[in-house]
Parts: sequence; structure tokens; C-alpha cells
Amino acid sequence: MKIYFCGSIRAGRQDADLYLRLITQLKTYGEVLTEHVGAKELENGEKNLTDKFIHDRDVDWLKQCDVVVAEVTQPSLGVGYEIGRAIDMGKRILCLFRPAPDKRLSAMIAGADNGSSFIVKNYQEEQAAQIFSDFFK
Ligand code: 6K6
Repeated sequence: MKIYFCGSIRAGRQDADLYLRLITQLKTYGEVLTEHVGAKELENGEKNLTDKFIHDRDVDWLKQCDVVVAEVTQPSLGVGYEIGRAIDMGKRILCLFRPAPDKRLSAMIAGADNGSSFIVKNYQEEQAAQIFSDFFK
């Protein structure tokens, strides 16, 4: 099982620690292709990558993956782009959103839920384990 995890990078790293904890759980279900999304700091080797290299490598990983898991609480153009491309590729997608009084999920993500191949879950972190267990069943 190859898992493509999406989370905000240039759009803000305030949830990076959470991404790392979610990735750690996801690794019990398969290989996470995008572990760097939870990284505290850029690896030395990653610092000199061009945007084109990052884009092309990530789209290649998207093509290879079996499922996409996206933490969508922090809005990110890159994550939205990845989700759109993944829908087009026919991937199974799980989006996780932590509701808060000042946050509303884009209608283009919330409204894409179809109950099967595209699932959107409002959650708190302690519910993630159960959500993953249901999704990967
Ligand atoms: C390496 C480690 C952290 O950052 C890097 C270099 N940049 C990126 N490397 C790999 N994937 C990236 C990078 N920047 C964006 N992405 C992809 O877009 C990731 O898969 C994220 O899910 C998403 C984040 O997009 P932005 O718009 O928030 O940057």
C-alpha cells in the first residue's frame, strides 16, 4: 500500500508536528511516499531542489500511490492542487479537517465527498486512529 500524505508546506507550517504524528500512524498501513511533509526542517539535500523538480516528483508519486490522505485544516494551494490531480487520476482520497470557530473548509473539498472514493472527515486528533482503521479496512 503506497500512501501519499498531503499537508501545508509554503502555506504555513503550524500543523507540521500533527502531520508527523499522522504520518507515523499511516506507516502502520503502508509506505508513506511523502514523509518530508511532516519533517521539522528541510533535509540538506532538499534545500536546493527547484520548484519544477518538486512538482514533477510529487506528481509522479501521486501517480504511483494507492491512496491519498490530506490534512486540509491549514488551507494550501499545493494540497488543493494535489487533491484535484488525484481525483482526476481516480485515486481514493481521505481529507481530514479539524473544525474551529474561525475556520471553514472550502466547498470545493467539503462538497466533493461522495461517501466512497472521496471522504471528508471532520475530526479531532484522537479520532484519527479510528478514522484510518475504517478507511484502510
Ligand atoms: C522538502 C521538505 C519540506 O519541503 C521540501 C521542499 N518542498 C516540497 N517538497 C515536496 N513536496 C512539496 C514541497 N512543497 C510543496 N509540496 C507538496 O505540496 C507537498 O506534497 C504538500 O502536500 C503540498 C504543500 O503545498 P504548499 O502550497 O503548502 O507548499
